[in-house]
Amino acid sequence: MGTKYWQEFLIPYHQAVDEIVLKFTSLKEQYEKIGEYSPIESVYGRVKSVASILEKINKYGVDIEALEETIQDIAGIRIMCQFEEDIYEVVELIRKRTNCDMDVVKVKDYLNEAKPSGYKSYHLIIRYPVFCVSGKQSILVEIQIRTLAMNFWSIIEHSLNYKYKENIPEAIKMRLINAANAVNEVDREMSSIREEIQSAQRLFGIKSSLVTSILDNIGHLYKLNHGDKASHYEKIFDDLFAQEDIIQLILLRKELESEVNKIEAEV
Ligand code: 0O2
Repeated sequence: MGTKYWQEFLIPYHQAVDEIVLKFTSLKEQYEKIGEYSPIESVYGRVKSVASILEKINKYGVDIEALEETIQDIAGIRIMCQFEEDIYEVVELIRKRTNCDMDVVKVKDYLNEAKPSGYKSYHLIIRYPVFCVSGKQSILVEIQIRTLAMNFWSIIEHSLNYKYKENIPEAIKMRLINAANAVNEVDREMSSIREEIQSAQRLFGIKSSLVTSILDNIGHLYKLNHGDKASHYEKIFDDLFAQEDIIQLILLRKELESEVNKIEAEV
């Protein structure tokens, strides 16, 4: 099987990875737009390299005819979350898409039961329809969902496995297990202050959109040749911003919006 075969074989997998990454990124952006906390922190996708596929074929003696069903992570998506609780919210988001575009066919819960290596993550194998030049195809995609801390551990462990060709020395294995326990502790601690972190993030989001809107409208007043009014509001803004007075900033935004609307109506 030459390069051309693999290029063609992998077309639907590339298509699926691109589409799914876009769908989850767009969900994250939607949460931000409506001012809600997003359980999705970041999304990453990859298509397995031909070398890795061949390695798996050799390792497991995979029948080439059954390749698409046997190697289930040719298309791989990784979703990172801030908190462990978010992982289950993302799982729900995916399950809601049943009969639409993502049908869960297998679950591997390495959250409740970590792998002996210390690896923790929630894996879903989904069936995903793609429409390519050759027509419709339903392919398997692996979605790994984990916290940022779990991801950090996993990346380091994966590169060590690569370096030691899956024969990591016992002493390093033990240290990795210690590190995995520390990661669990970090996630537990973060979960216990989740509410506080989330309200701080929400407040930051509110403040940042308030500031953007106020400064936009002040800029607008300058453009409408109302420099006096603009600099008057600028001074008020500077004071309220220094005092971190969110309520007064909200009122200022309202006032500025109606001021700009009034002037625009007169123009
Ligand atoms: P890559 O480079 O990420 O593609 P198998 O698919 O045969 O390896 P299994 O049991 O069928 O194993 O599937 P499993 O356990 O769900 O593993 C699939 C993927 O999960 C792996 O793909 C890794 O990405 C990740 N994974 C599983 N176990 C570990 C682990 O102990 N450490 C780390 N860092 N990642 C793990 P690949 O093909 O191994 O690698």
